[in-house]
Amino acid sequence: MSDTPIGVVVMAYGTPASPEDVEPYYTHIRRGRPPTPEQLANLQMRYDALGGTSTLAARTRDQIQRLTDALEAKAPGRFVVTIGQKHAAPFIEDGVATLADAGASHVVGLVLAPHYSGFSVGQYHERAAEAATERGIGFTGIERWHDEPAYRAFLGTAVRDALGTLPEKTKVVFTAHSLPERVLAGDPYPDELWASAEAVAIAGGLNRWAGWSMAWQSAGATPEPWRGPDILEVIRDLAATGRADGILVCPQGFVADHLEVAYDLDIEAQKVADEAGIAFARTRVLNDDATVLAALADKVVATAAAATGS
Ligand code: FEC
Repeated sequence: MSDTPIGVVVMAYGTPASPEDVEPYYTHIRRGRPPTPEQLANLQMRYDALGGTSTLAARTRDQIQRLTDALEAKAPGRFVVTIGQKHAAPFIEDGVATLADAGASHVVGLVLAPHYSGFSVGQYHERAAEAATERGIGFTGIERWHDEPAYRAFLGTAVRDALGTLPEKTKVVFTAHSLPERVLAGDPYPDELWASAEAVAIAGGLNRWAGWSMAWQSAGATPEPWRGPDILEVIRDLAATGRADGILVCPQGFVADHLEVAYDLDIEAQKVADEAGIAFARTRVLNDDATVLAALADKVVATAAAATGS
């Protein structure tokens, strides 16, 4: 085994550290174009509804701590782990630089998003690979992990637990972040989402045609078409046609309690369901679940071994 450690950059979306950081954060998401006053006010309103900031920063820290502990237990001293965020400091490039400074000979990238899209995981990996090349070290990204049995088992249990609180005739709807149709041509993201939803539904004994489906959420307010149907339309439609008395949303594409879950589902979708007169709940999300993070640590160990031959 080599004496130099293997670096692990755990990549997450990032969130504003304080209400003052919302504008620069939004500008970064918009690739340097500042939001209009209306767009900014809308985003600020959503963070205000959560108490000013999202819990994403704390959840990401907890997830990375769990993963670090699991790696240390499996291979003491072999890995050095750090955070790298897409839209807030410390950025992906900062994370890779930290690992290079710590003497890492190779970097493994793990994005805290289970399904691959070129627009999501692909972009994280491109930035990490470029930063590693600049420092003269190798990079290997883990492209997807929605197929990890531990993750699917976690979702299955979460669905079963939540169904117990809802009416008999409840439809389970698996959701993920919508993306513009333009970026989905030839992209595996929709198929991967269908595959994981189906696996969880079958394992949970949900009836294919009546018991579950898939929808999209959190689409951006831009004029171009985004992949649908949107979860809010689905809630209204299910209520209007009387095909279900309840709806359970399983946000399979998200792995922490953050804005897109705590606002878009718990506040916005809940309100739409209340107005439409249909029972509503959403399943718990991964956060720092020890079993799944230990499975991800195994994946990091295997990826490092395959990449470095040690
Ligand atoms: O809790 C928080 O503070 C941050 C929550 C957050 C997560 C997240 C995950 C994903 N996004 C994805 C795609 C897009 C695309 C756009 C876009 C825009 C925003 C805005 C906010 C925001 N996203 Fe996000 N996203 C989170 C937050 N996202 C805030 C800007 C205002 C708004 O539209 O609501 C459109 C801009 C662009 O073209 O980039 C597209 C995807 C994920 C899940 C996978 C991943 O982590 O990449 C996909 C968490």
